[in-house]
Amino acid sequence: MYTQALNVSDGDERTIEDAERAARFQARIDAEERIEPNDWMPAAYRKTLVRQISQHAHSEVVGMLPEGNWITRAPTLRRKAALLAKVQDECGHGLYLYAAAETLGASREELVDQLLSGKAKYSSIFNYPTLTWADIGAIGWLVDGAAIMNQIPLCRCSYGPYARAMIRVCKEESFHQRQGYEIMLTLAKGSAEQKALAQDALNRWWWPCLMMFGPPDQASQHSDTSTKWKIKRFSNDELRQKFVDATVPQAHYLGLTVPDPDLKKNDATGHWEYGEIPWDEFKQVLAGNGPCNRDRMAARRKAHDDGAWVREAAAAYAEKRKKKLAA
Ligand code: BYC
Repeated sequence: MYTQALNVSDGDERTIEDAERAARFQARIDAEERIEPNDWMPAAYRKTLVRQISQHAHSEVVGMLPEGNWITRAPTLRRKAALLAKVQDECGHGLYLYAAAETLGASREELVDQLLSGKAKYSSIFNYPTLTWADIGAIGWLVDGAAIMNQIPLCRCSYGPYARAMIRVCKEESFHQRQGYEIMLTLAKGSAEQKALAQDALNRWWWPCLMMFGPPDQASQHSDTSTKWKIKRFSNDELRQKFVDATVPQAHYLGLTVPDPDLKKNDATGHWEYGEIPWDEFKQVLAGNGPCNRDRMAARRKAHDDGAWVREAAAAYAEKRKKKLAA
């Protein structure tokens, strides 16, 4: 809907002129200048941004499903109000991100079609079920905690609209992380049964959260170019390590055990070293075979179909307004 007319180049860098433009573009990136929608950019830069920003948008939208599942069952009015606000924030993040992708010339309809047809990915983490109330605490603490770790550097991403969207997203994610940690703290300091729920949630979410950062560096196909273009400021493994270092002491403060027998602090480096991540599971989830992939896609398709009348009404209204203004 908001897609703008852009100075889109095919980005084919075979001509001398385009090679010069590409060199000037890289010099701007190296000088930490922000790239804005109407600036010249290589087609591959545009493509990688549309891919990442749209996957990020889809993740925010699909990410409402696991938590939305608990809105009607939140244990108190205060918890319900906070959870409702959080889920609405995630929807808002999706909308900022679709709008950022639209500044690159990709239409919202096209991006949503890619999600619904299964062509576009969304974060692996949202293909896991929320079985107990403790999962809502674990998602806020761990999933939003991992998201913040990944998104803070994106506030300095070279593409202006994405970087600016991330600043607001990170502020809201910080509230989400705190509400999740507070739920975990209440459970962990509560009855033996509550503490067991908290431990069980940590056991199930720990490894999938480490997978959120993407494949190991040597298997990450986009990292080199995204780093060269300052879309990425840290590698997948570097961010994963930062997350582990920040989170292990938080688990200890809760009195919970991280489900990794190989986890140990390296006093020389100051880092927490962790065991082998179950990458086969990650591959299965990405291939559509996670515990909830089919449910998530079915829920998105149903929401899209149920919302058809809203899109039709909005389009009819826009058409009516256009005619009125023209008259
Ligand atoms: N899940 O070359 P790589 C939230 C894909 S939502 C699925 O390393 P890249 C929240 C990757 O896309 C936060 N796919 O890629 C919402 C690529 O596939 P394609 C979501 C994954 O882009 C609600 C392939 O694997 N955050 O916070 O350099 C409630 C190779 O990977 C995953 C973002 O989207 C994965 N985990 O790096 C609560 C952050 N990992 O595209 C919370 C923005 C990798 O070639 N995205 N893949 O088919 C990024 O920072 C980067 O895209 C990634 C991957 C670090 C995720």
